[in-house]
Amino acid sequence: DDAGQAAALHRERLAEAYRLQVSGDGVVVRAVGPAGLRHGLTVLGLLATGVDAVPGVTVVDAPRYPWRGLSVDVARHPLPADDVLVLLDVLADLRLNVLHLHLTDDQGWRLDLPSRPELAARSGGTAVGGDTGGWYDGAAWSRIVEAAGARGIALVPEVDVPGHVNAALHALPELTPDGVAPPAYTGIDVGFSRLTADLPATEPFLRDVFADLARLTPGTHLHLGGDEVLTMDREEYVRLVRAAADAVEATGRAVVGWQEVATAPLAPGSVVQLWDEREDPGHLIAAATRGARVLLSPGSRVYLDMKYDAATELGLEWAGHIPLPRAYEWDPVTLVPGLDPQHVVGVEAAIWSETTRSLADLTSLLLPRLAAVAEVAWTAQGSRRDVGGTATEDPLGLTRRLAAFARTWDAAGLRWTRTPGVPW
Ligand code: TNX
Repeated sequence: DDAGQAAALHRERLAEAYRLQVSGDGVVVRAVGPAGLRHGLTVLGLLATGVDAVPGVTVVDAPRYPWRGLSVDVARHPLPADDVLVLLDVLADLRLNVLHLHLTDDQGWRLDLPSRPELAARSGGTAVGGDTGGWYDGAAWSRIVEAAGARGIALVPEVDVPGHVNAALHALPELTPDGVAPPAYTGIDVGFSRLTADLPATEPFLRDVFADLARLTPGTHLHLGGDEVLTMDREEYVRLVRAAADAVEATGRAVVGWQEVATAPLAPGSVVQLWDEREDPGHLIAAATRGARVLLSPGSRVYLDMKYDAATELGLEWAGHIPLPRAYEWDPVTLVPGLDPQHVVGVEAAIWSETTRSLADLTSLLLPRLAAVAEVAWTAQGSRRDVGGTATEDPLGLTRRLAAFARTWDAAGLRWTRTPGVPW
């Protein structure tokens, strides 16, 4: 119920709260548990490198939302485990606590699963544009799992069904009605591939794949995709989403799905991820009323694969351009008219890799906008300042913090974009 949800949200915020006190005697960081302590130490580290270092300062701080994430598409182009570890450090500094990995799509299958080794073996090597593929073997995945755990970041692995499955069909022809494997796909169209509900191989595939994913990945949630299935009637879509959700729930995990899954019956506590603001939010609001939690990834604000402006070399434009202020100057509470703000679990930025081929490509789009989204997720609207002001007009504003973060990105050797309006 709503009171229960409010209490749960409060507990989750408290777990991440911290108090940081700098005095003549030294520095004291207090928290009720490891998550808050970690945030306090992260902020202390930033203070110690010269940001706002004021003796006598006391910071009492807690996040607005318990889910503050980044979704990374490692399917269109692969991202080596070493580079994922670098991203985990970026997330930790921004006090983001979820890394969602989009592991499968039409163009590639990026995680070796014990029950279906053909998936990575036959569809791991491809990528958009005929570029070199790659996938995580057990050892690489363990490194990601351990690194995320050490930084207090939850991993949410996604296997996208029932659409976006050409790589799976290519590897496992029994998933197609005629039993013939389609060719590998290296373009960037969406919506054309699909599972088929009535085939004997379909349910075992779902059951085994999500069971493997749960065995390999500690955590509380598994993402089943659910987006952009353009070649299926609603009845079959709902059956397939339910079959995938059953497979997830059989592992004891909660379901996450893109907003389209709100048209299927969902267990309370499932997470519905909004992305396409062009669609009517009616199903999403109804699902929230029935107990789903809503994760906000509005394309026009936090799809960080959108270009900054017309001159940006990489990226797409379908949700518009996202200059830095657009990523910052929006309020999760008012984004979806008619959605009870209590049902919002958090904010997740996303980056899709149709046009990006390396960590440097990704970070040139992510940074600095990811820092802005992280503040939207952490800080309540009323206590934020506009991004447009200069450092002197806006002494506590985002622009100054961004300039300080840029030093940490430089120190890590990361490529980032000198957006206008910031005293870099
Ligand atoms: C929409 S977001 C998609 C992805 C694309 C992305 C590109 C979503 C659930 N589907 O398949 O990669 O746009 O911005």
